[in-house]
Parts: sequence; C-alpha cells; structure tokens
Amino acid sequence: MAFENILLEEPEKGIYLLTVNRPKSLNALNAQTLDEIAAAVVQVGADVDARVLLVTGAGDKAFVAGADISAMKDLTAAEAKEFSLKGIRTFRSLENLRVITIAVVNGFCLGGGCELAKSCDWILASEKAVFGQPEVNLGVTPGFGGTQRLTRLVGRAMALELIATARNIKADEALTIGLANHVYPPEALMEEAMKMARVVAAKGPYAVRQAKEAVQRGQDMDLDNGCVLESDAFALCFATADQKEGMAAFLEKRKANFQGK
Ligand code: CO8
Repeated sequence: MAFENILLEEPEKGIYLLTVNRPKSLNALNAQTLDEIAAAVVQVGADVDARVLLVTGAGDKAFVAGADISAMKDLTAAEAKEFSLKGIRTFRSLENLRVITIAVVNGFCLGGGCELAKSCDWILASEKAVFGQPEVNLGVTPGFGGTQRLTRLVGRAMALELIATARNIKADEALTIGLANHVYPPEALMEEAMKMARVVAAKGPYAVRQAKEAVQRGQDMDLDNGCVLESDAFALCFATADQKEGMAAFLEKRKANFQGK
C-alpha cells in the first residue's frame, strides 16, 4: 500500500519508524490516516525480523493534535460509531503488535493523538510535549479508547480529572503521573528513542515478545492466572535456541548473539 498521510521507514535493521505526516493540520487523524496506520502495523507485524516500532508525528509542533475535527463535525451518530470503531480497531492492532512499540511525543499529543500514544507500549516525551484529552471542549467523549487506557495507565481519579476538565498537561506532569516514561530535550528526543530501540532490539526477541504478551494479557487477569501465564511464557522460552545462547553467553562471559529463534 502506498502511503499519503504517514511515512513508514526502517532506519536500522529491525527498527521501524512510523511518522504521522499531516503537519499542516498538526497530524490530525482522519479515516485514511487510520487506515494507513493499520496497514503499516500489518506490514511491520509481517516482518519476522522486526524488533521495535517507533511512532511519532511530522514537524516540531505536534505528535498528533487529535482526530480530524473537520472530518468529524457533520457525522451522524452511526457514522461517528464507525469512525470511533475504526480508531479503536487500529489502535488495538498497534497495541497487539508483537514487537515493542514506543511513542515518541514531540509536541501536542491531544485527544486521538494521546490515545494513539497510549496504545504504544510506552511513551517518551520531549520537554515541549503537551498531553490532554480535550474532547469535552468539543461536546464529545474520548472515542479511540481514551477512557479505558488513560484509566489503566494513571488510575481512575486522575484519568477522570483530566478527561472532565480537559486540562492539558506538560511533559513533567505526564512523567509524574506515569503517562510518560522519560522526558528529553527536544533535540535529543529521537536519538534517545533510537538508543532505547537498539537496546530492546539487541535482546532475545522471543523473550521480549513473550514478556510483552504476559504483561498485556496479565493486566486484565487475576494474579493467580497472570502468574500461570507468566510461567508458561517462561517455560516456552526454553524451546528456543536464544535461551541456550543467552545462558551460555553469560556463563562464558561474552555478549549473547540472539537469532530470534
Ligand atoms: N483536527 C483538524 N485540524 C486540526 C486539529 C484537529 N484535531 N488540530 C489542529 N488542526 C489544524 C488547525 O485547524 C489549523 O489549521 P489551519 O491552519 O488550516 O487553520 C492547523 O492545524 C494549526 O492549528 P492551530 O492554528 O490551531 O495551531 P495553534 O498553535 O494555535 O494551536 C492546538 C494548537 C492547541 C493543538 C490547537 O490546534 C487545538 O486545540 N487543536 C485541537 C485539539 C483537539 O481538540 N483535539 C481533540 C480532537 S477530538 C478527538 O481527538 C476525539 C478522538 C475520538 C474520535 C471518535 C470519533 C467519533
């Protein structure tokens, strides 16, 4: 699929970079952009050598300033439901991608943009990043999973405060409440993200995938079932050559050379 509203690159082997590329509208998400993100997720997922997907926005002003308001304003309720479900399906497929996904938030990260970032495994932010769920300013609720994912990330009280007041927060507060994992100067953000991607990409890929699945699926389970899931994941790693290589390398005091099998 040829993309018009996003860029999908592989700057280093196994490390993909998806850039939402509509800077004139602060990278707002319309239906075509969501379809292109969904197609990019399929493409990355089909590459057995993929290790990490970085997600960012074009330009220095915005990650993504939300769903495209001009494309939404005249929707019927049925069309709004379809549009909401398109975003929810797209972001769920991103969340379920087996490789690690990192949102690299360089500016405004609002509404559907904040929901996109929260569908990644974690968020790295520039000091200039601004996060928020401003939907109630427009007379609507979040519609791409924000009520659910923000609550899981920062807790019910803080999630509802942010959604009901539509208060935008800066990067330092996003860090404090656990929405962002790290904050960097704007000029250092992408290189720090690449450094982190390289760290993840050098680990045993099967183990990273199993860990992601256990963390994700486990958070919706009770502790006993979650721990069973973990011990199954742990045991399955012993069916891989990478487990033998990782443990042999430690004992032989050398760096492991993982093959992803
Ligand atoms: N949609 C469409 N266009 C946008 C959006 C957007 N979300 N955000 C910015 N733009 C456009 C502006 O209209 C403007 O276009 P133009 O140059 O043609 O006038 C251009 O981008 C630049 O924006 P501004 O001039 O406003 O730039 P400022 O620096 O003055 O302000 C802000 C930046 C504060 C980010 C401001 O643009 C803003 O408040 N944007 C809207 C933020 C927002 O409300 N986002 C939430 C949208 S709703 C949503 O995401 C719901 C998701 C679920 C949908 C479910 C579907 C049913």
